Amino acid sequence: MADGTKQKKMMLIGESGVGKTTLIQVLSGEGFSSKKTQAVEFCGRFIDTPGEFLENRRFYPALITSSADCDVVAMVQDATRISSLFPPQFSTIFTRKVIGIVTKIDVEGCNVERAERFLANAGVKEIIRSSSKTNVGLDILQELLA
Ligand SMILES: Nc1nc2c(ncn2[C@@H]2O[C@H](COP(=O)(O)OP(=O)(O)OP(=O)(O)O)[C@@H](O)[C@H]2O)c(=O)[nH]1
Ligand SMILES: [Mg+2]
Repeated sequence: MADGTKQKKMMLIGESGVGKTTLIQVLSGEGFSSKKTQAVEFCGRFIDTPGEFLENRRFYPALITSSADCDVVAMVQDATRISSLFPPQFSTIFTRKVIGIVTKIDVEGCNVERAERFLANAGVKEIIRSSSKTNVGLDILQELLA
């Protein structure tokens, strides 16, 4: 930032295809290039993680280790999905502030309340609704990291 203030760093975790990389790209003001995230990637004030890291328990230690470098862990749930892979109280394995982000709320037939229930079951207290397509919730996320 111009005044030299240190911005907070956020790590995003969630199943493959929920929109983690897209969200990072729109928040960073970059154009979106569609490609699967293959490894933990450091992109400015964001840490992007592959969906596989949530989908396979043997990667949990890697998620915990990576979270040490961030201020906020964002658990990302897609509003169009009828299920969630976040285990109950998953948020408690992190020693950082944890928030929930519900993505794709622009999609017709999505169910935001269902997504919020999944996140609440996973121990998330603060939830932000977002769409990388219609730019909903992006201002709130920017504010959180300021
Ligand atoms: N309609 C809609 N589509 C979205 C939104 N966010 C992401 N997508 C689409 O969802 C697909 C997957 O997005 P990614 O950002 O690559 O998902 P990811 O969570 O990074 O997936 P992995 O890297 O495999 O873990 C892409 O086709 C995006 O265009 C959104 O807010 N609304
Ligand atoms: Mg990705």
